[in-house]
Amino acid sequence: MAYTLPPLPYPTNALEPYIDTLTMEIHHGRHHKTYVDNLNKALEGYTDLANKPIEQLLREITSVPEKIRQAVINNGGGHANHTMFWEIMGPKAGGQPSGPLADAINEAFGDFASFQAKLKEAALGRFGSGWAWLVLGGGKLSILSTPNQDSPLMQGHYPILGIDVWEHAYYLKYQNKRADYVDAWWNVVNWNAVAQRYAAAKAGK
Ligand code: MN3
Repeated sequence: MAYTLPPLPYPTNALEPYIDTLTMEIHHGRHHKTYVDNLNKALEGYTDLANKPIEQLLREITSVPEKIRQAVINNGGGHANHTMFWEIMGPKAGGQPSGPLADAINEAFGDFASFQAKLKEAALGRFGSGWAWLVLGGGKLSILSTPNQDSPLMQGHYPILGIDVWEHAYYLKYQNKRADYVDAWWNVVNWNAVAQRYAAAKAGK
């Protein structure tokens, strides 16, 4: 079965003024769609692989034939990363997490502000295109960044939250000011969705 572009869980203008409508239209409707299309193209004739959930395909990336592996890393990663990205954002969001996720963040980073500072550092420190992540691995939360569309799943980490720092994610509104985009992005983080991902990761799903 072919992979499909998931619909955005909210209208393209829902994240204004922090993320502008045109950026959302292009980012979801063209960039994410292209990853899905190119992933399906790469997997033509590999039905057993194409039937796997995208997360499983990335976790088992070393079993993907070398001939198509980089295309799956780029486009399968792009598909999984963006699917998560839309899910963990939303209108009337922001603020801080609560419950077990908040406890785990405080335990790992000291407090919420220190966590935000470390994620920002990872986001600004990523030269060129990539992502900054909060991941769960070996039962512990940590922050890392990946280049291009590389998924933390390929390194055995479960992505709890991630920010896209490709220029296509922010250039129309923020131009070269990636730091301003990262600061504004906290206003659209849907902590309920992030907490659900944390719970699923803890449960090993
Ligand atoms: Mn993107």
